[in-house]
Amino acid sequence: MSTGRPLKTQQVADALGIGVSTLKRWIDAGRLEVSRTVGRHRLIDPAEALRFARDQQFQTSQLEVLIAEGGEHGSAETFPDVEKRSAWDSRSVERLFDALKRDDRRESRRVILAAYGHIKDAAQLSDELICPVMRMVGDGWGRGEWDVFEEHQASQTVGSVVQALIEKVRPVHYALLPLAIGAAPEGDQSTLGLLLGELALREQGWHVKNLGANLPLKSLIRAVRSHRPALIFLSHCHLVDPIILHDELRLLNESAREIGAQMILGGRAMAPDLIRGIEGPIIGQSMAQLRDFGRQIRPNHQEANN
Ligand code: B12
Repeated sequence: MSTGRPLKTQQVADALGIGVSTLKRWIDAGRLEVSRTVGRHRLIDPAEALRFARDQQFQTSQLEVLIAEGGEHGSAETFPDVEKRSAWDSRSVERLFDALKRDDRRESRRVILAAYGHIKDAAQLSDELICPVMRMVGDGWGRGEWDVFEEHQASQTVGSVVQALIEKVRPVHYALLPLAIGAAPEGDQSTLGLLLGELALREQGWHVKNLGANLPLKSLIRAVRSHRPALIFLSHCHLVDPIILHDELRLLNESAREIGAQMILGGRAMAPDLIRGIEGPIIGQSMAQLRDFGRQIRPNHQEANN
C-alpha cells in the first residue's frame, strides 16, 4: 500500500547522507523494496524508506522533512505560495526586510521558505538571512524609522514561519532521540533565537523541548532535573542584570554537571564575562556553532535509549 508520493533514489540518498549508487546496490540486493517507472527507474515508497532508515539506524529527520513535503523540500504542495524557482540569493535579505517593513506576511513567508528550501539548513537560514534582517530592523528602530509595533509585527511574522518549519521536522518517535532543552533567561523576551535553535537541533536528530523566553533559571534547573536532557542551550538577546545572570548560570551549570548534560550558550547578549570562572559551558557566536555542537555531541540511538 502506498503511503504518499514515491521518492526518487537520489532524494532518499541525499536525505540519509549516502551515495545514490550505494542505495541502488542495496535496493538491487533486496534490502529495500521499490517500484519501477515505465522507464525502469526505481521509486521508493515513503513508509519503506523510513522503515529501512530506522532499521539501519540512520538519522531520519531529513527524510521525515522530505516525506512531509511530499518529496519536494519546500515544495508548493505544502506551502502553496512558495516560488519553486526562487532560490537563496543575496537579494533575499533586502526582500525580506522590505516585506517585513510593509507587513507583507505572504511575501515574508515566501522569501524565508524559498531560502530554506534552497539551503535546507536552519543554522545558515538564521546566520545569513534572519539574523541580518532582524539586525537591520533593530537598527531601523534605533534610528526611529521603525515603530515598536512594526518590530513586533516583524518578529511575529518571522517566528510563525520558523514555527511552521519546526512542525515539519517533528520526529515520529521522540523516545528514540536524545533530548535538548532550550530557554531564554528571565527578563529576556526574545523568542527567535530559541525557535531557530530548536529547528537547527531538530535537523540534527534531537528531540527539543523549547521552554520559551523569560524563564527564571531556577525553574530551568528544575526542568533539567526532571527531564535530564543531554544538551541545554540558552539563547540570550536582551541582558537584564549580568551579576544575577552570572550566579544563575553557575547554578545551572552545577545541575547540568550532576546529570552529565552539555551546555551551550549564545545570542547577542551572551558575553564571556557571564560565565567567567564557570567551567563547562561554551559560548557560540552563531547558529552554525549550535548546529555543529549538536551534531558532534549527539549520542547515538542506543545510548539515547539507555
Ligand atoms: C526583535 C527584537 C525585540 C523583540 C523580541 C521579540 C521576540 N518575539 O523575540 C522585543 C519587542 C521583545 C524587543 C524588546 C526590546 N528590545 Co529588542 N531587539 C529585537 C531585534 C530587532 C532582533 C532580535 C532578534 O530576534 N534577533 C535574531 C536572533 C536569532 O539573533 P541573535 O540573538 O543576534 O543571535 C545570533 C547569534 O547570537 C546566534 N545565536 C542565537 N541564539 C543562540 C544560542 C546558542 C546556543 C548559540 C550557540 C548561538 C545562538 O544565532 C543568531 C545568528 O543566527 C534586536 C536587533 C538586533 N541587533 O539584534 C533588538 C535589540 C536587541 N533590542 C534592543 C532593545 C534596547 C530592546 C528593549 C530594551 C527596548 C525597550 N526599551 O523596551 C526591549 C527589551 C525587551 C526584553 N527585556 O527582552 C537593542 C539592545 C541594545 C543593547 N545595548 O543591548 C537591540 C540591539 C536594538 C537596537 N539596535 O538598539 N526586542
